[in-house]
Amino acid sequence: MEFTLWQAQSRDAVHDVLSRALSERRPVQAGRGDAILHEAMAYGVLGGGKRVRALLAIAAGEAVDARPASTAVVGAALECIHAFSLVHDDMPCMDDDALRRGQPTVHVTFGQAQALLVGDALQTLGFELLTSLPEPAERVVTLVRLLAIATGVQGMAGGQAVDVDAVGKAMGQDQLESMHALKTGALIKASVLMGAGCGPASAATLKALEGFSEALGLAFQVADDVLDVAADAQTLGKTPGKDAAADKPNFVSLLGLAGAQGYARDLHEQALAALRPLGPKAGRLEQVTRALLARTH
Ligand code: GRG
Repeated sequence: MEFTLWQAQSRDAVHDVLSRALSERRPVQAGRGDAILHEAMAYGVLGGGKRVRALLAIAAGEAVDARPASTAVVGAALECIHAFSLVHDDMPCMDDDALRRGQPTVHVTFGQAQALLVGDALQTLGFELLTSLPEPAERVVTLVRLLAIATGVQGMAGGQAVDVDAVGKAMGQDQLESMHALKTGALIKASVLMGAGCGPASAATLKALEGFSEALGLAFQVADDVLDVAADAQTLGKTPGKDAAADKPNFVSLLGLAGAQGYARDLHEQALAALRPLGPKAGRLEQVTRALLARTH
């Protein structure tokens, strides 16, 4: 199947899982607080986004002949966690952003208290979705564990805590990379390993995918820093220039624009090289990697 069509079908499959999950959980009484929360959750998770984490999970699943019905659910769970992190990240106590995915942020539209709850409820929905997987219990437990570790203090939340503490402080490249390995990289890595975890992946395959996802996670963040200075708000769908304005260390301030662009390209090459032992089975992951290198938002 041609890549553009595969992407569209994969995004649709994930969207279907998410919208069905939300419609099954619609509170009975319209207009009450929980109905507002439900509406705000839908706003936060259904309204756009590139679905990179879901695409990676589905592509990794294809590399190990996993069932598409399972990797779509895993993709939806990952997108719940990702959306939760964006909703919290945009709040005034964190990055204080008014624009996300081309729309006013959740706290701007629904208020801060609801936004906090949206993040909480999307996080639990992500884990709840994993428990509905048509897979053996042992496999489900492994997937839940991978996602929990990637989300918590050893992953995204830990990285965000380092980020919050880093404002105004100097950071070397090693420190910056170890922060992003947690904040952005952990969920990217989990996306790949969870997709592969839906099938019978050998230890050698998992090791190759681990190397791939670590290089890709870093490449994704370096490219994000480049876009933050090089793109406009309309293309980006969020406010550009936030890192510099907040005096946060980033790859462009450290390496310069051309240096960061070159580093992103090198990391994408490293990611592609890590896939080679998998041969043609890794074709979709390779296509996703190339599409990420070319992204404009
Ligand atoms: C985990 C308890 C707990 C709290 C959340 C706020 C937070 C902690 C973490 C923030 C993580 C974060 C926002 C990382 C930035 C990652 C990043 C580059 C986001 C943009 O991702 P895209 O480009 O966005 O994939 P779309 O909109 O396309 O989905």
